[in-house]
Amino acid sequence: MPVNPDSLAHDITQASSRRIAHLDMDAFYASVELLRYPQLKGLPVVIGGGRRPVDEALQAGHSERPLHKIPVAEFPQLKDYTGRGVITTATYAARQFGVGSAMGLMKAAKLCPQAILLPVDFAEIRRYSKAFKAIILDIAPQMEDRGVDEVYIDFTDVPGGQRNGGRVLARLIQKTIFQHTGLTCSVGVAPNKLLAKMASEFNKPNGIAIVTEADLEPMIWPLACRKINGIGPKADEKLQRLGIQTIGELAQQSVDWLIDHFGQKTGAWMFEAARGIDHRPVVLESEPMSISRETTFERDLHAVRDKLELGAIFTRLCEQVAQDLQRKGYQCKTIGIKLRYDDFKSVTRDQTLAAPTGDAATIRKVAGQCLKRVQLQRPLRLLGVRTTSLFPLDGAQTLTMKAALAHGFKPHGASALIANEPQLF
Ligand code: TTP
Ligand code: MG
Ligand code: MG
Repeated sequence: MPVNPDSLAHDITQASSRRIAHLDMDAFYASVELLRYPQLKGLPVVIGGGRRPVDEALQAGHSERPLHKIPVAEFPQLKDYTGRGVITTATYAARQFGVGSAMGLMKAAKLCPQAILLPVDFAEIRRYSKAFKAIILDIAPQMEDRGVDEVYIDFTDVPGGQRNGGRVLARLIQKTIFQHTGLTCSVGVAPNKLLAKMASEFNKPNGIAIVTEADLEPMIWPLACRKINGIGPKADEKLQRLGIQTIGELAQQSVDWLIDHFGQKTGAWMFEAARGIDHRPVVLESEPMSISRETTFERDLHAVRDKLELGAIFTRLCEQVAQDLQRKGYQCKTIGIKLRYDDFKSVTRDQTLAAPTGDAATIRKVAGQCLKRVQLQRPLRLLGVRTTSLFPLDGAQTLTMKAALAHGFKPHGASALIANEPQLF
């Protein structure tokens, strides 16, 4: 069925001012390793295989040698790898040899034997993941976290978010992330999430792509159906069997035909997706309902006989909850306790304050008062402290760059520097 140009025009005008960005870090795991080993920049590097202590292996006998001074020739290469590991990611230099995510390392070694093989450092990945998201939140607060290296951002009402279709704001975010972390990313800006996700791949690495409604036919329709986020290998295989390769060909099909072959939900969704229609909102991180800590004892404890030990554990739980509150940027108005007795029965008590607090001593005092309201004859298996009625501190974002810096994020790498606050224009 040919596309009805009127219905397309209708959808386009409705969505015309919505600007949604999808940002995805470039070769993320590998790029994080290149910050540690800048001497490998531009070389084919793959991540996969073993555990972290590669640094120790490289430094054997040279304990004073800084990591960036390790000669390239000393790094492990793919050709020396034996095992069943797979690649999690590869630098763009390595991708030129045809290696990439999910490929077996032994197979990749045939394509690019000289590629350097490094393990992933998850702690470092998480640190940089938090850091780049904190930078985005400081500039554009409407952000949806989509995993370790990507987010959606609603540009619609952010200053600069409409200029040049979103390019100005995308460039600012890209530049600020690079200045603070030394990492590059790619951004797609489009009228909705579906198109933005595709667009972020168009000019990878370190690229920006702006997609408008007018680009649907020339830019989106020639692409393989698989490029639609949500059409996986199985659906794609079935589409191919039905003679449909491209998104444009998918858009030629009637909604009834698609529903006949893929069911009501998927068929109707495919019909819209092929036309670049997607009304999904950008979903912000929801505020936590409660922050709590609890511990199960190694042996049951008695309120009188084990008073000291129990008291110390109780204080520690309150301190941890206070730290969690601070780290996440909240204060609480309600403080409660949870006990589990040796017969596995549990009780809870709580108390609400006149004003919110984040102070460990106050939490300890109020939790202590709750403890006075429960039976303490039986031995205890578990003790917990829970805070609810949470209020964001200063109405602040849960994760800001300042918070990230205050909580242990120290960028390093040759190009990393702490820049001034971002300026828009
Ligand atoms: P991606 O964003 O898919 O890939 P990438 O960032 O490495 O490269 P690109 O520039 O094309 O975006 O995934 C992010 C990270 O997730 C990636 O660095 C490693 C990890 N990952 C895996 O562990 N296994 C996989 O199969 C894929 C695809 C990614
Ligand atoms: Mg990526
Ligand atoms: Mg990604």
